[in-house]
Amino acid sequence: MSKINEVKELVEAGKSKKIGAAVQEALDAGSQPGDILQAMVDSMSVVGEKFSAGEIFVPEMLIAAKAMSKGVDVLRPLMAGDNSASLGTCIIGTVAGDLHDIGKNLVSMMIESAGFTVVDLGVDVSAEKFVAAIKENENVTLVACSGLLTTTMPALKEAVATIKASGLTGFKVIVGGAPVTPEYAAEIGADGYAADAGSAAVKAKELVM
Ligand code: B1M
Repeated sequence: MSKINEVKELVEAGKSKKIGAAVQEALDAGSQPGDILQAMVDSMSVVGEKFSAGEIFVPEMLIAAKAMSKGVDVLRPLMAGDNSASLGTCIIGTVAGDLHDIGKNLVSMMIESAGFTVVDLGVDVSAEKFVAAIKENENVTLVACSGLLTTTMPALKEAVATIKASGLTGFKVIVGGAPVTPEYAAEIGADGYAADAGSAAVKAKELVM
């Protein structure tokens, strides 16, 4: 089995202890960090499909997520781009009621490598907490809100509305996450939308430059 396929299988099986070494071996065998990352993202889709089909349950999803995070830890230093440019501070978080953070963490990593200083508020972030963070941090140029559940899309809407109604200025708001569409982003008044971590970094730069 190729090293990259081994990484895929280890994520699906939630093998956190083995994943770091397997990612390193895949790199040593010549695989590109981006390809290894994509393999792990694909694994999470398989995990989601198995969950939908009732073949696995929440604990299995959770251990797969932990394995992926450990794998991403090995890739992180290699994915960092030229962040010497200073595009200001980006406040990022997953919206209230939502505990999914892998996608948000990837977006955070790519936005950081695009030249932003990232302040990550974590998961289950209320609209008020986003506003407080904008006030507390200097030179906030971007606020990035992630939502992974159809049931937390209203929380995304509330976050954008509360941030916009705060009267604070000088930044743009970008939203994303699997159930979010460009149409929904526009409808809730976000300044930008991105479908994945790579395009989030491109969009982020575009919005603030
Ligand atoms: Co959950 N979960 N989960 N889950 N989970 C999904 C999202 C689901 C699609 C699975 C399924 O049914 N097939 C489904 C949502 C269905 C829906 O709403 N339509 C679901 C469900 C139902 C649930 C629970 C309700 C299950 C339950 O309790 N019965 C529950 C909710 C908990 C809560 O949040 N309140 C729940 C719990 C969990 C775990 C905690 C066990 C775990 C998360 C652990 C963690 O994140 N630390 C988990 C996991 C792992 C998943 C799946 C399997 C994988 C998510 C993931 O990490 N994907 C997921 C199935 C799936 O996605 N196919 C599923 C990999 C990641 C790289 O992709 O997060 O999409 P993603 O991020 C992408 C893009 O979306 C985008 O860029 C990222 C990278 O390219 N993006 C942005 C994300 N944020 C962005 C922000 C941007 C721009 C782009 O700008 C700001």
